[in-house]
Amino acid sequence: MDLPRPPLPSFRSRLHEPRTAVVIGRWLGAALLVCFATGLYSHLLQDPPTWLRDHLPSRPADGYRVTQGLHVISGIAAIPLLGAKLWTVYPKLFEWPPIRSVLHALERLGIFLLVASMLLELFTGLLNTLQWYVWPFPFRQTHFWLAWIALGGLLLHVAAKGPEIAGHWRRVRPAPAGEGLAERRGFLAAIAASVVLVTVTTAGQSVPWLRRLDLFAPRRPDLGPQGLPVNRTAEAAGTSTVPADWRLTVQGPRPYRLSLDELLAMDQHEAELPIACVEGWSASARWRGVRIADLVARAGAPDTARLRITSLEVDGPYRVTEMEASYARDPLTLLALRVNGEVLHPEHGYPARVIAPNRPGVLQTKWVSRLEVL
Ligand SMILES: Nc1nc2c(c(=O)[nH]1)N[C@H]1C(S)=C(S)[C@@H](COP(=O)(O)O)O[C@H]1N2
Ligand SMILES: [Mo]
Repeated sequence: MDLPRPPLPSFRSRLHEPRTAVVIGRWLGAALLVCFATGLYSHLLQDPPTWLRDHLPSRPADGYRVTQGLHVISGIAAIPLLGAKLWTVYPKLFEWPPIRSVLHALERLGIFLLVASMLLELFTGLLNTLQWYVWPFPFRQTHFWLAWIALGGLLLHVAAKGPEIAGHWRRVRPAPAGEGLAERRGFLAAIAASVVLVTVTTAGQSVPWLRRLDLFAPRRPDLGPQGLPVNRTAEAAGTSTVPADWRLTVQGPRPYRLSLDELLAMDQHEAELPIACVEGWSASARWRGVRIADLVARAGAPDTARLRITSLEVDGPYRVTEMEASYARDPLTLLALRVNGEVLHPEHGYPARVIAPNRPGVLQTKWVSRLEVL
């Protein structure tokens, strides 16, 4: 049965041609794959499944800083690309007939899920970089599962459109002076320019040499006490005043407690390590303190031990964290007592904080009060 076509708009501009969609799709696909891979890596580091625990690498020391920087950079770059891609293909919304077959219906449903999950994913990610949690659902799990839905949708989409994509993959040479070609070039150049613009004005939150162009990122990584930003303030954590009788408690085969002076009397080591927040900013600092490995050995535990670290913090999602053995035995992993030549500022975890290489910022626990060998 042929439905009569209602008076729908028709689109003739080359900006809506498949070739344009394919060119933008390639850029968008590349950004999304980088974003997906680095995001997955971040989830695994932050919350490793049991089978992976013993294989998490504590090196390269700057690894997480780079991958999480890339995650946020590629996610932000994907926003104008997705906008451009949707604009290029939106005439498809006016296709007639709207459904040609069961397969066609499924394909359209798939595209709807893909677009919806992608928009939500980028939106929640962007708001997360602003630490603006306006939704009632947990960010991390939602962001994780939406990514899988979007990936599945993307793979189905690419498979369904495979022949068409392949047909338009290469530049079509025959009509160099063809009508609208200049228009298309201009459009692609404008998209490229907006991607570059949003990237260079936000990447400075994790790329030091772009720092001065960092106009729109929520953080300037060099602003804050002792030249470092603060995510969780001492006031919010209820740790502005540390009890005068503070002791570090270490539990293990041979448990013990140490005062700050006793910790300072132990071998002190230095490490230049970044805080790399999952929200995208990162900043390097020179830390000084006691090796976690020395504290573990002193408790009579082997270097295969995992640790549970507890903060003085009254309550908060990162009051208690766990540290895998590969980090605990790394000589760069410190219970830091000083940063950049000064005693830790209360905002940075006075009297003691964890700092370890290749590790998400959320796990660099501040105001440490207890280490437990697991
Ligand atoms: N006890 C405790 N430590 C914490 C947090 C927290 O909420 N509680 N936040 C973490 C997060 S999310 C980051 S990015 C870093 C930030 O460190 P800074 O405030 O010293 O820059 O500290 C981490 N340490
Ligand atoms: Mo963070």
